[in-house]
Amino acid sequence: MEKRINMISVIFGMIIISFMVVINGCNKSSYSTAPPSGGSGSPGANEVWMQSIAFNPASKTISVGTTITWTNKDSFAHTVTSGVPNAPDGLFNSGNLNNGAIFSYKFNKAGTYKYYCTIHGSMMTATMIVQ
Ligand SMILES: [Cu+2]
Repeated sequence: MEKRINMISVIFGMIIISFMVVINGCNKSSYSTAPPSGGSGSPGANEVWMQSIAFNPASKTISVGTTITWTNKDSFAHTVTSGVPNAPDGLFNSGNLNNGAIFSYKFNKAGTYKYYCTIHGSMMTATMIVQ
């Protein structure tokens, strides 16, 4: 009789343990979907990534006639807007770019171009030097 009770408590214990494993597994899988889809790697030669509320690279030197492509690697929206926070100069403006969205602009004239994200303002500014 005592053996039987022991068996039952062992089986019950195993059921509880397997439940805990299942719950842990669920937590793990929900965490694994949380990070941005960008993963590893870095922007290509004529690319700027919007990542962790920053332009990467924040400063870039290119030659006249280069087309730059910005890609939003964050899970929330950004913009690529020429000018400085609260003072867009009207040269280019992507509008809201959601995760994975891209925007391209061709720099036809030499100069130093400041741009920013209208959503994050002074937290998210960058410079393109065209020579
Ligand atoms: Cu932004």
